[in-house]
Amino acid sequence: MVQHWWQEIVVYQIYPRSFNDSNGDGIGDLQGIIEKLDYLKELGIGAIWLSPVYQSPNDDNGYDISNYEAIMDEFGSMDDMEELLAQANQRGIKIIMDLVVNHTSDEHAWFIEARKDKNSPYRDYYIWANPAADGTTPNDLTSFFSGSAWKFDEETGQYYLHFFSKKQPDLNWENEKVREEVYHMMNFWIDKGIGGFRMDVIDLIGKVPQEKISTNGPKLHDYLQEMNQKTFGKYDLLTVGETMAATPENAKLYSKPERKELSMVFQFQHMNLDIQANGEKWDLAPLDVAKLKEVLAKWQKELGDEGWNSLYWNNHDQPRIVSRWGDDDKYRVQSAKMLAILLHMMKGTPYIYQGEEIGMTNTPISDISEAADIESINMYHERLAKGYDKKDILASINAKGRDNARRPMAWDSSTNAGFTSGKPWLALNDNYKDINVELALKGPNSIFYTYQKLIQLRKENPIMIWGSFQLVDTVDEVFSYYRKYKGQRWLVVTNFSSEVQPFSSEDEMKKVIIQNTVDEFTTLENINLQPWQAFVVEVE
Ligand code: ISL
Ligand code: CA
Repeated sequence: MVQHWWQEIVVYQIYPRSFNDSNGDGIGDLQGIIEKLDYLKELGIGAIWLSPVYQSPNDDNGYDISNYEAIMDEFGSMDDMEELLAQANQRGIKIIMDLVVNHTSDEHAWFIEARKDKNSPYRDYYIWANPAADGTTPNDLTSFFSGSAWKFDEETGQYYLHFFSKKQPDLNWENEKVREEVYHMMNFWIDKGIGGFRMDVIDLIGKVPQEKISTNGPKLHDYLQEMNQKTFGKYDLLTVGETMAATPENAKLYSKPERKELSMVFQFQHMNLDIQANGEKWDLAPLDVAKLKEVLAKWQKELGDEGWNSLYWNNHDQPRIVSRWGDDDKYRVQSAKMLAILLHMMKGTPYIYQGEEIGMTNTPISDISEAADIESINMYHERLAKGYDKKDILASINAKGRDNARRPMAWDSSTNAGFTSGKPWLALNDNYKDINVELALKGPNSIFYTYQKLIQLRKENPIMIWGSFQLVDTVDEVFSYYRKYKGQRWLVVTNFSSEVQPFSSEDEMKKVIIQNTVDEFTTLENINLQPWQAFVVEVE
């Protein structure tokens, strides 16, 4: 198999609005990112995935784009963007752009034209349907942001489809002109020297709404092959599809190199484990670690030699992992390091979400007026109307709401954590005086240095990238596996709980590669793992 740069690096995701504000308006921006490139270089990452920076009315914080070839005023200008690209490339860091082409903003010129009249050349860029016979919505497809996926448009008496907010009309990928426009725009960005694309909800583009097919539509892979051929296929770029319905089986369709589609996908099966059976993400259930092992091991095995995995615990849509599956109180540092070691030692390209490298936590709200995210706000009103208890709804938002990840990055202990000299667009975490970058860099045993070491180890040890994966049979709460490469073997052992857990192996220890405790140990036989303990040892 040909080897690619995007298999060897670690990617860092930036949510620009919440990263660093350079001009005091309370909103992170491109110059703010440039200021922090040396920090990211010190961490050791090879690429930045930039959440959308394009012109947008911000109904969904940039995931509603009104012009793909212009920069959002609040974030800066195209000159700033070019400077960011140049400054990042100088430091050996590539920029991965977010490609949001399942939908546009309703303020995009195409949609403004399309909704004017049925004969507009842009009409067919979107998906329209007549009311049902009884005058209601064409069918019962629902939006991911609550309510019907159809919105009635007075002007022409038809409904348009929106799988997300009303201000995010879905593009009609069946229309060849739409595809050509998208490819043209992608080439515009490729010509600027970007390192690749993260493709928003890409498994929705093959939708067939009339048949109520949303993900995995019949032409999905044809479109991706066409896109590959007409845009990034000529270059060695990183392409990662956000695919909410991917399974280990169908993920090979995307990432098998000979199919010429994508580098890898973001799968959601592990993120969906703390949900009640048949529930939505808001219907909370505890994580079953045995299930997590089963799911992740299956992905490792299935894609092993045929495709490529992405590895992540966090992004701008997910709560903070240390609060979600670690212990953000008594064992915050220990559990955050354990989660880092467990993830980065698996086979695939690891992604770090801003703040994860210092163990940032969730911050609960006590009233809906404190929420900024459209997904949480819509769900709150929908569930209230359905008779849910306010307390339960808020508990769901506090556990799963997207604002958790979107609170401004904590840089230091000064007012507003050094994020802004103005009023932050969203309140900071209450604990920013204790959890911030300045303190992390000063403390030799901080979470930051565990991430830094994991990235360094990856640069020095091909086994971390290419080694095969094999799960080790243990008690439920212990997650352990081997990596094997050219006669070398690494054993990864982690305690996924706040209790002491037993572990035993007959392997002979050669040396410790990384660990999150200071214990010295010489044998792997009958050991007691401390809460959230994690270590990697080379064995014979
Ligand atoms: O937040 C979610 C995870 O539970 C999903 O509902 C999420 O909306 C879905 O994963 C799609 O996400 C992507 O597309 C959305 C945007 O709001 C998200 O931020 C983006 O990552 C629409 O563009
Ligand atoms: Ca700003």
